[in-house]
Amino acid sequence: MPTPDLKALLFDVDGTLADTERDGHRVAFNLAFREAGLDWEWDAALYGKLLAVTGGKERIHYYLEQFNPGFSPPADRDAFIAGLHAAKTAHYTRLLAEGAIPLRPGVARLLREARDAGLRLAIATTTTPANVTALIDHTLGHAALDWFEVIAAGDVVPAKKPAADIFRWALDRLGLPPDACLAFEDSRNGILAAHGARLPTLVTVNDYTRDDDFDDALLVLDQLGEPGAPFTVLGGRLGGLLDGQGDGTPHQGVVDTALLRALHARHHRRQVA
Ligand code: XBP
Ligand code: MG
Repeated sequence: MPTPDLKALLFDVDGTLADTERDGHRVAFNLAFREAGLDWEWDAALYGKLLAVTGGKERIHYYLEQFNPGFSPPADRDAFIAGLHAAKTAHYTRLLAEGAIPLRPGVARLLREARDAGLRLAIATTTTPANVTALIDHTLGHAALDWFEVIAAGDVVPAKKPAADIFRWALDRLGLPPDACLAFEDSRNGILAAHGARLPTLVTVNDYTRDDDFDDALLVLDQLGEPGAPFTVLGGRLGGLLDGQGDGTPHQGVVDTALLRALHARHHRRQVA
């Protein structure tokens, strides 16, 4: 079976494009709680536990069930949570507009390179669409929204990660099979979702996900790397990957399109072996 060409890259947002959780989403949740007169405070450690559940509204439900069972919500619990979440989104997008959260190292570089190389780009995330728009807008600039052919986000599918639905939705819109793509994730829930959609996946960890189980990943790195500031390999195998790529130049600890094509091709050679 011939190796399918690599055609598209699908990116998670939170934790992958930017380290948004601790200093972005968490802060915005707390501002919304305070504004609503609630004394809830999600510190960084508690927030790490709450990340077990993706989706902000789902996370508030989970918090009430598991960490604050004594709280009596108003009769319309869903509307109460939806209201809190809308306020949180307003705070979060304002924080992004203030430049609170930069992209992770190597992200802007890789997106530009991939575009120049003719790879198609998509986003598959559980976060609210307005959050994706605000992040791209305030880091890469408004025009960069057009770089992404598909932005799959939030409630567009009812079952959030670790369900595979959001990746399937994005693949469907791209009109591509998973073996023509690579996914980028940062968390266990993320890789479960990508794998459920049969997408080979590269992981860049962050402080909340460093100890997650990433056995299924093609490669686990601390970051995508920049020239002069290389990535560290935390899992998976890189050795000799670019041998036979033409000029025999070893990679410089930077995820670029040559490395992605080599990873993708090796994955498919193994699949058919
Ligand atoms: C991201 C999430 C989201 C954000 C909050 O997970 O879990 O819930 O924390 O976003 P992933 P909203 O990176 O796996 O997509 O509050 O807009 O839901
Ligand atoms: Mg993520």
